[in-house]
Amino acid sequence: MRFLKISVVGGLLMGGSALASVPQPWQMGFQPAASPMMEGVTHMHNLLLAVITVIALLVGALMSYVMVRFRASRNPVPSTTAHHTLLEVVWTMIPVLILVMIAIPSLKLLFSLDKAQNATMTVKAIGHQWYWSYEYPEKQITYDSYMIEDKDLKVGQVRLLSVDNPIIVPVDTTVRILVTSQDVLHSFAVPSLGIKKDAVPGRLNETWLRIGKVGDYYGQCSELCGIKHGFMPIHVKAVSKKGYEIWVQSRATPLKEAQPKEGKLSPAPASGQEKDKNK
Ligand SMILES: [Cu+2]
Repeated sequence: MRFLKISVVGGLLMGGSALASVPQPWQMGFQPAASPMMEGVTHMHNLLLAVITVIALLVGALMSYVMVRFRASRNPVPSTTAHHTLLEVVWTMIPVLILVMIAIPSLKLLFSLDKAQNATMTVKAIGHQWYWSYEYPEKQITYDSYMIEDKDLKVGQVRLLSVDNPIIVPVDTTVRILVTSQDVLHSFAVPSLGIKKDAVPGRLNETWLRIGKVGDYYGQCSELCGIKHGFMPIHVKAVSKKGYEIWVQSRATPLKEAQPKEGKLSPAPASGQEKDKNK
């Protein structure tokens, strides 16, 4: 029975793992965005890339023109103009407007990344030298999460990124993540989810996620925390809501379940003894 249950849980958890957010060889850009936060970050990055490209081209073109047109051989007698009020106002105001245009979406994004709005569940991530442990306070689930060593890797697992016990979260659910540390500074970072939050001993930092697709999302500790800093990866596994419920059951009930089962195995003597006691 227990084997069956484990295989059912395993099947549900493994079943739809179509999407895996891992770095690719020769990757140039971000990993595909898997959360609203990362969509915001990607959008902001694209906006800034466009702005900076236009500025660089414009300044480059102006500089080239000035260098060619006003070179000493072609323009032996330079202009003596030192001030031009209108020109100075314009070249101050245009950068100010550009900065304001960047600041508005930037602050909006910053505030949206800060705290979860209407989170339905909480996961606490605690950094240790050198592994993560996770707590689901509402479900009373706590466990440690260690990287899988190279020699123990199985098919489908990712070197330096797969762990024995990933964070399991349901899809389409806003999850509050509380980040802290037991010993030194760590940082909880998952690129495809747009998360990078410092884990500070004695402090509770908040971030959040909401994943739309079933899949595996990998990250790493991003604060130099000691000799095995590079070997404490983060693995977030998004499963269906039903899969999540089954996982919670499998995690939360082994103790409670064991007691009635023992009773069922030997019902007659147990009830007989009770009757005797009652007499
Ligand atoms: Cu660390």
